[in-house]
Amino acid sequence: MMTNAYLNAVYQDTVRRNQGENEFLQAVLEVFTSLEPYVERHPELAAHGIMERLVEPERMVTFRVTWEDDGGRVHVNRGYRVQFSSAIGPYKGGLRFHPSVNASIIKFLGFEQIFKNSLTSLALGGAKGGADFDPKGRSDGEVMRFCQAFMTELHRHIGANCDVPAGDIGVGSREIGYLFGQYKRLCNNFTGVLTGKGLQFGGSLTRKEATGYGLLYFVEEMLRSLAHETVFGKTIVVSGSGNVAIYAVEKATHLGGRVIAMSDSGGYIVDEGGIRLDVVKAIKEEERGRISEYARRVPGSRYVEGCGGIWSLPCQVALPCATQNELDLAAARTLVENGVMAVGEGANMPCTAQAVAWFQEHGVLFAPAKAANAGGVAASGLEMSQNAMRATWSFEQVNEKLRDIMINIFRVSQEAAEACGRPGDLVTGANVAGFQKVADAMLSEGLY
Ligand code: NDP
Ligand code: 2IT
Repeated sequence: MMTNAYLNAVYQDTVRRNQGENEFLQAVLEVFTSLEPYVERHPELAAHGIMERLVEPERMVTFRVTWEDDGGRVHVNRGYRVQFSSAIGPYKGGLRFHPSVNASIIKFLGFEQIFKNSLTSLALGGAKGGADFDPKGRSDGEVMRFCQAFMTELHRHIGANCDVPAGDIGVGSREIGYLFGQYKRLCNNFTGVLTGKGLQFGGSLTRKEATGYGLLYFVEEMLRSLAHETVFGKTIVVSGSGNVAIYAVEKATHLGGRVIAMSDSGGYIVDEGGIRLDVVKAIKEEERGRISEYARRVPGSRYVEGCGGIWSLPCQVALPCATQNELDLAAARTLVENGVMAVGEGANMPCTAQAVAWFQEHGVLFAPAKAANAGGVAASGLEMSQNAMRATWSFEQVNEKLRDIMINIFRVSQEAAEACGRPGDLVTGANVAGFQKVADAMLSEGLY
């Protein structure tokens, strides 16, 4: 419960105006709660209606996406793009293709993206988009036709200096390629309008690895700085087995950690000897298969049905990298009982508010998503810079910049937490540090 009257009033109004949008309201409440000490000290925020403006997207489009499957049947999906904030740069954020996508999910992701992008220190506004399309089991041709139909509407709302989408759940390099091709055809313009592109047509080295690697750079810095510890030798559990999870496992292993489990929405695999990432990459990146296949291929490993049970495995570091609200209070209690010392959010809002509170109350180091998974969009920002300069940086150059950005995000978050009288509370720190720049820009730019 918030005590600040201004924040309370704006939150109540947000509830009234966005009824039933539970994920969006959850994300707003989390940000508002941690901004309380800052808002108390800055009455100009209320005077200029900053919070009312922040929770209302600058623009949101929804549109029909009509496409034909391989059997000639017509399908209709709903597409979205929410352009939440352009205060500090062009709108920027991923596209999610998943059957669960709705306005609430797109708005929660777009809202969080504002503060995450601000934390990267790059000039990036906040946006998100997607569709309730399920790519699972669809042929390449069907995915291509869907992407073309989606971009046929989206192209009129985006641009390299206006709004630059990228990937998220269900949108990887294959989908970005089809989307880019259709944009180019429609606009007759070869431009960096999407990030996460193929390396042959303007993509950046390290973008694919960036979210997972960035998460580990952040967690390593958090362990070092707040506990005089490192990832080396730790037992680690990573949920998910998509883009973020795979490269989190890769970097955790580079750093000497032992990752013993991964999952998908069907269940999880356990391999006490350490996950063999070559096998996971073959199953997930090449064959688009199920994680259960791992147990059939790797002797000594096992598969357990149901993805939620992964948090019952004893570990020192837990990295939820699948989806929102995948780690609840019951899971947090079990992890704490089993001695977890650090939790890093690779996915967006994977821990429920109750789970986060439980970790913080029990002395677990907690790296919140907006800070810890900002490496993906940071590398997207670096891709935009390369496109604008018509330059190509090496893997090491981008990786080095990514690492510097993640360490800087840790530092500014830690400093902001201290300034709020909540040392070590990186949730407060990341929200305040991300918010401050956006609010200052809004105060300078006049009413909009
Ligand atoms: P992918 O589509 O590559 O992988 C998603 C993974 O999460 C899959 O293993 C998938 O399993 C699992 N998953 C998805 N939905 C659910 C669900 N409802 N329940 C259980 N498991 C689920 O996506 P990414 O790896 O790109 O994204 C993962 C998370 O990271 C998301 O929260 C995303 O917003 C966030 N993120 C992504 C960034 C990026 O650059 N890609 C950047 C920052 C954050 P299955 O195959 O069975 O569906
Ligand atoms: O949630 C995220 O930050 C992303 N999906 C990446 C967005 C981007 O523009 O690279």
